Amino acid sequence: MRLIRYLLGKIILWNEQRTAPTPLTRATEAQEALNQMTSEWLLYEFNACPYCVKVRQEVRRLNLEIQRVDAKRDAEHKKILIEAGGRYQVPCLSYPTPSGIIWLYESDAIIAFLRKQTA
Ligand SMILES: N[C@@H](CCC(=O)N[C@@H](CS)C(=O)NCC(=O)O)C(=O)O
Repeated sequence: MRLIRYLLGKIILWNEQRTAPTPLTRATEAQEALNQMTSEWLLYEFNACPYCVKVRQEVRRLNLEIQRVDAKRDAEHKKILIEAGGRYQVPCLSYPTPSGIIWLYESDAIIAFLRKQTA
């Protein structure tokens, strides 16, 4: 079972590399403004989770700089995700707002949010 999971993980990561989209290009000022906006965003993920791959591909396509956190191997961030986010599920995007940190779960919701922010 562990071997199957290991091989499946390798295939998922190989396919992620194979299908990596070309990043959008924008004017330097626009890119810098986006980089500033995302500077405190964190993407909680597992390395070989297909839902996380889906979000990572969109992050690449939109050419966003978002820090990634391995919520499986990084025990401290795993604890933060569970306690502050409310559940142990990835992907989850956390980002600060004036009224506090938002914990956005669900890959489709995260992708929709990223597209809206960059539209
Ligand atoms: N509907 C969710 C599904 C996310 C999901 O199932 N994530 C799995 C990893 S692939 C998870 O967080 N599992 C928690 C665990 O393994 O404890 C989405 O689209 O984001």
